[in-house]
Amino acid sequence: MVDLNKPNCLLSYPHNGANVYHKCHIYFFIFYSLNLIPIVMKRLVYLTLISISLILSACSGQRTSPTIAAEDSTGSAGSQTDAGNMETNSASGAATPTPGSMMPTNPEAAHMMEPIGGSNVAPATESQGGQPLAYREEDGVKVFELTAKAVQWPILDGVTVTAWSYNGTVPGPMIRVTEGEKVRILVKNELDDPTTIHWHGVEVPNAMDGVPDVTQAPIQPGETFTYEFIAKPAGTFMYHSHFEGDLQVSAGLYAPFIIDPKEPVLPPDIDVTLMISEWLIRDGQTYAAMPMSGMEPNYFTLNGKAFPTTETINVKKGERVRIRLIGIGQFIHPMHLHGLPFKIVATDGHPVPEAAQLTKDTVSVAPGERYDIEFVATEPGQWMLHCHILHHTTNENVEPGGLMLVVNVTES
Ligand SMILES: [Cu+2]
Repeated sequence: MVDLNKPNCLLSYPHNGANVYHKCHIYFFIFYSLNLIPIVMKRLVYLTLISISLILSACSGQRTSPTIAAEDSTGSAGSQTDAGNMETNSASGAATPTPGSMMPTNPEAAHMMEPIGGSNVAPATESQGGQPLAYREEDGVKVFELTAKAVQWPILDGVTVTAWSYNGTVPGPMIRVTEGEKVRILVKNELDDPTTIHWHGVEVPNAMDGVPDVTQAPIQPGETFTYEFIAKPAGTFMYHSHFEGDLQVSAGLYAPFIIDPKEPVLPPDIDVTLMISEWLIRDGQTYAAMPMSGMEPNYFTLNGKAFPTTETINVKKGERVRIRLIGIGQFIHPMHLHGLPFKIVATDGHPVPEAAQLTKDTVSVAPGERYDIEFVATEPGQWMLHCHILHHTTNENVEPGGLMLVVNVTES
């Protein structure tokens, strides 16, 4: 028990008089001050260490940033594109993109941002891209011929791009064969630049994969290269340039490659392939659109055409429609179908088991992806299929345009 009559300062305060009160607090002050000395010392040491480390890290940042910037201007191609062409913040040495102010500072990167052109740009003689390519048979091999060449390609009434094409159309012609068939494709290069073709998603031998300086030498201007492989597996694929891809693919060097299954399955009534891409037109010249400041697109095309020049998909009520969506541009496009929900029946060419087929009305198609969607046209009407990034449904910022088309369902 505590005796309340004793001058215990903890318990008697303040009732036991001023002397006790003052004496106790002086003792406490001295006692706690002595105990605080090591704590304060420790904190001073910590603060000093933290300050030193902050100063050191700031100094090392100032030393390394200019080194990175210098390496970017002379180093790998990958870093040149992103850093070597942007205005740099000279105070920090860090590459900082400024919207609309791309500054080509090295020749290789500047080349990617030059207008698409060439010494021999012919007006297009065909009006529709992605059409089936004729072939000849030689000893059981289906032989196709492609010519890479520059062309003036209309994407809209009154709007023409300078494109690099296969056989003069954008997309290039569709190669369509059956699983297991042997194909030979002769590729003649009539561009001023080297090129190669990659068979995107097709299971080709490595030497036929079309990667310049890895699986083959680039096809030089005037040269012809022969690709040969067995078409497999069945599905929706594509072919495209693999030489300076961000320039040549955006310039139009792409096309569908469809492999039908060997074992027949019930085909859809309507089978449409749509290749999605973008263009940048500035001051009457065409540039390769890229997701890079100052190089963003202002036109968007389905099979090389912008709405309202895009094709109409005509369907009779009750018919089953397959649309093969192919992302060949450099931007993602959430494609939305009005009124008629669909199932995703294949991804990147490979069938989706029926139990796993999602019912959707919007599917995002990223660069390089393919989605086969199917629906039965149950409701007559004019149903829009369009990208839901709504800037992508404009032509030079004016709506409607770009990635839109009409699915026209009629009673009979
Ligand atoms: Cu889009």
